[in-house]
Amino acid sequence: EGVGVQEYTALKIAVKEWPESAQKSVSQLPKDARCFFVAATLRPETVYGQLCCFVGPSIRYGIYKVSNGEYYVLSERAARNMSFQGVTAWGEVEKIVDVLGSDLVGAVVAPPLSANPEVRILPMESVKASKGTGIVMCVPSDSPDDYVTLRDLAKKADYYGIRKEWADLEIIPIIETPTYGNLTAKAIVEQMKINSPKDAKQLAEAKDLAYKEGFYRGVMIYGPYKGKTVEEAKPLVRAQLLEAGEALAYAE
Ligand code: A2H
Repeated sequence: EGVGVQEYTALKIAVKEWPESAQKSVSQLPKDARCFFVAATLRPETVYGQLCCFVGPSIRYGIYKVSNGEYYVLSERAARNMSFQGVTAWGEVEKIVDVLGSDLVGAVVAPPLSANPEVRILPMESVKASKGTGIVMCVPSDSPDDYVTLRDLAKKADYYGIRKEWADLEIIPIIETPTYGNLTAKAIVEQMKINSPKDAKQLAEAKDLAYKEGFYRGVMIYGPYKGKTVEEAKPLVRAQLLEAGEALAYAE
């Protein structure tokens, strides 16, 4: 947004099991393909609290083969951008599979460093194809959007075509803030009485509040950087993920 460059951490979330609805598409991949959903985040220090991972149900994704032999689930736009950022040979994009977001829902994935070793791919209507990778890690403790979406998914599981237990999960406190305690997003959503993921205007305000409070005043209460401020922990977690090959630097 604006003219600035956004420096994302693109987290590699390994696929453990494809849902039935994706079988036909992924049958085009080699049997032993190492596949990852790649989620773009501005808050890498929140990886510990992931409860699921979101795709846009009506977004078209590709599964792309990249230089190191792995396969990434990405939006077309992100694949193109990444091809100029060292992920593939300069400007080269090799799409193996075309798949609709809704067909990916239900996949079992393993996010790095999360307190939950296995989580599900779930739908989020507000994911934009025009931002990041089109894939969002869900951290309901600290992201109001994630909190409200996950709550709605649990409440209307049938409507969304998911199993209730995929979304009806205990939120893990990972960051303490002076104003909102250890579940900042939940506290802000309740205080602002936001009821639906469709309350876009209120959610934008909540997101801004949560981001500022978390970034400038938050302290880690979970993980190896427990006791450090969010400002200190953020580059440390990012560097750790990059070094381990569990994330990529992604700018747009
Ligand atoms: B953030 P900015 Cl805990 N569509 O990650 C909608 N939202 C997207 C997206 C897309 N295509 N791609 C990324 N995002 C989300 C964590 C997080 C995030 C927390 C708190 C705040 C927060 C867990 N979700 O973002 O418009 C991703 O969610 C608030 C700024 O580029 C990403 O970081 O500023 C953030 O929005 C990027 O938003």
